[in-house]
Amino acid sequence: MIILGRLAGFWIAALGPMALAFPLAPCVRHPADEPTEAPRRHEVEIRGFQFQPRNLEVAVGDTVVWINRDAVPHTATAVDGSRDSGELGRGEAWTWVPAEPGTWDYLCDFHPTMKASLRVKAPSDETRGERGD
Ligand SMILES: [Cu+2]
Repeated sequence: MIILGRLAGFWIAALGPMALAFPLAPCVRHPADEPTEAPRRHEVEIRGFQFQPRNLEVAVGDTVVWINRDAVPHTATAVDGSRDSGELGRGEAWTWVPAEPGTWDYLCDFHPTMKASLRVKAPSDETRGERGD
């Protein structure tokens, strides 16, 4: 019994710090350069051959979802060709989480008169201060 007790003591001593170390590990990550605001979700409805809203401003890391509410297929295709939702049938959605700031002009590949723009702000833009870029 004394030996069993010693063994148990050994294992508690050996495993205890490990059990503590694992839950604490994620806390080591430094939050300094993370956005101050939590990421948001934005929806762009494609309805009546229009992107709604037509001009949307989001932040880096936000989720943007395009949903086709029309009976006919549409796309959300970058004018510069950098990004393309592919064909979205009725009720289908396409999600994009922008990783870089910039302005993204896009249109529908099938109906090029359907134009819209997405502006992606850097997280630091939240604090204001127009910079010439
Ligand atoms: Cu279209």
